[in-house]
Amino acid sequence: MCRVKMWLKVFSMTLLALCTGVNASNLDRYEGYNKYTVFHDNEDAFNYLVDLQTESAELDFWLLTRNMSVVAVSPTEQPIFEARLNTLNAQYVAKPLMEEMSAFNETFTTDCLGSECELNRPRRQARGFFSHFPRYSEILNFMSALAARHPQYCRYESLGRSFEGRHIAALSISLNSRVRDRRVAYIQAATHGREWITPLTVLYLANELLNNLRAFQRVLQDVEVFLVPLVNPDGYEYSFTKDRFWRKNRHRYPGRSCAGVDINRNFPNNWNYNGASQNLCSEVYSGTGPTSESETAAIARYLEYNRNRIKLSLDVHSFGKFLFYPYGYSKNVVAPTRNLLHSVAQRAANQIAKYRGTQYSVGTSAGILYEASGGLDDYAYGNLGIPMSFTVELPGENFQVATSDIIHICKETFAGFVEFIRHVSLY
Ligand code: 0X9
Ligand code: ZN
Repeated sequence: MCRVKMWLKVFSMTLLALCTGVNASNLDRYEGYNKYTVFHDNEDAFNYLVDLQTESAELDFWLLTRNMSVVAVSPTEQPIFEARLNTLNAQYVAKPLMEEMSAFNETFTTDCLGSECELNRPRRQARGFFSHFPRYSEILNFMSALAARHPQYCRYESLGRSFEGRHIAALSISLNSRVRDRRVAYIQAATHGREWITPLTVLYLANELLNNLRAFQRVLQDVEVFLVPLVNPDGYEYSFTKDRFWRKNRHRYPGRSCAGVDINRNFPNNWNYNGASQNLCSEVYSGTGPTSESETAAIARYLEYNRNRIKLSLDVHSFGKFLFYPYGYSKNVVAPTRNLLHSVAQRAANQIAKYRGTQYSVGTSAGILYEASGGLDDYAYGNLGIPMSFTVELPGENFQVATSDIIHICKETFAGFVEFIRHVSLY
């Protein structure tokens, strides 16, 4: 009896890990952690949190906006953190992180266990890829299979390799690859390892475009869509196997216990100026210099080589439901084409809302969130002159999205992507 129970437990844990990617080992280190949702309508509290984000290696900011933040805090830091919030008059709600994550386990257990699970299987396969969080190799297989199925319209390539040697894989989609100077719509995702929903939205875009080429003939006329769904494959894999909330790449330095560079602080625009840190243990460590990381260098090489053709750059992150345009490094600097950027992003937000009413906020990340330099958006716009450059923060309360919600996020985001791409041919 006992053995049966044990077997059932192992079986259900394996299923859980397969379907949600949440497993004991990638959450181990979060025992006793709290997730704090902090409400701060005063400038002092906001500035305190901004300083903590760059200076403290102990706190992990999941979201930091002008009036609300979400922070993961270790048990030892909790008393100090709470005392400081109290003196700053900031309200907060604390919830054990494990409890937060177990909500997702439940989604799965009730969704698919026992006989129901078996019954669901064929349907799951038919619904396919967009009902779970795929690993690196599964993503690459999906991409190469798409290219193999549509050889005339889709090319699968590698832009280079990550620190640990994984491919930074890309898909180029176009109707007429013989036209050499097609305008390019560039879209990338998963710069931050833990943002699991992001590559799925980009792969969904690839899949939809290729399966409905005729319907998108006008949008794709003379436009090449270039997709890099997994900019940070090492960080992404590490968030499955070791640490669910890993953000940076996996650069290791001899003799140092901390690892990783924040790729979105490593681009050569005002590098390490604001919202970035030179402390290797920080979540926003900017690296030893601009483009010091192989992942950043691979992206920058592609963008620089194609800079005259690229009219749109989209960097997909999670979470918060925001559409950001440059500049993100300083709230005192206004992009010369700010009105155009704002109206294109607003149109995309309106298209997204049509699916199920999801409301995005549009603005600069320096205005809505915090000032942070070395991001792809500022580099694409400011250094390369790419006229439309945006960062998308997808919906979520957390980096874990319920598996049943994946398809809806993919569908609504798809409407926004198409709207952005539509503007490429207007340039
Ligand atoms: O801080 C970031 O890198 C992005 N937010 S996230 O929570 N996904 O980490 C926002 C980047 C916005 N762009 C710039 N600051 N340039
Ligand atoms: Zn991110």
